[in-house]
Amino acid sequence: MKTRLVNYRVLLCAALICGSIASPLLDITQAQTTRQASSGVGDAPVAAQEDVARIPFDCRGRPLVYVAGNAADNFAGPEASTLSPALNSYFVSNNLTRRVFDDGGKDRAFGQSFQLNCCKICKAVLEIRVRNEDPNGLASNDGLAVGVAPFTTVRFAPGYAIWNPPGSPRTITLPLNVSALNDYIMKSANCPWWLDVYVQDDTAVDYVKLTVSYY
Ligand SMILES: [Ca+2]
Ligand SMILES: [Ca+2]
Ligand SMILES: [Ca+2]
Repeated sequence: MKTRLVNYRVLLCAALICGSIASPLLDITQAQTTRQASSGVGDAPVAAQEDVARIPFDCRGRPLVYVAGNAADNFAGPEASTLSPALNSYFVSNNLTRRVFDDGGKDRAFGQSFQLNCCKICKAVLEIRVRNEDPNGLASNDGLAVGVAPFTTVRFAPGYAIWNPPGSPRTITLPLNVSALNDYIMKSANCPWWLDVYVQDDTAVDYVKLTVSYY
């Protein structure tokens, strides 16, 4: 019963939310074939529905871009960040002092959460711009985590060492694990699905941008 419910959700999602114009199975085949030949990041299409068939694409669904923290201000904020209930609990239980976007200084952790659509994903890329706030100290051990707080069982990318190699500020582009994302999204019918981003304590964050292509 649960499997049937999930399958039904996928089909409904593909038809109503994700803009698929062929069968989901066909979309999967085409997306995988195209992705192998693609350069990966940065080539997601932005096209009118009628142009989709004529433009190279990684996924048939048009990408949705979620941006938090104002990508155009070069650390000039601050802007507020949003924490999911789980990420907020993670901050509380680990007694972490929190920073928001464009917030300089050391010894404060950063978090941002996004709500994903309840829809199967064919590609997702996270982009984050960071600045080293303790170059002669312990920024060097700072990591970036993407998953679901507390990041013990659900992760969408391996733990990422932000300052290896050094060089600040920098923009990190991180392709996310689509299989792990879909395992998470398909596991029950409950929405919304939160994706949590966590940055350790001696690194400032200008913005976080998440680009997701849904089937
Ligand atoms: Ca520190
Ligand atoms: Ca540190
Ligand atoms: Ca900013």
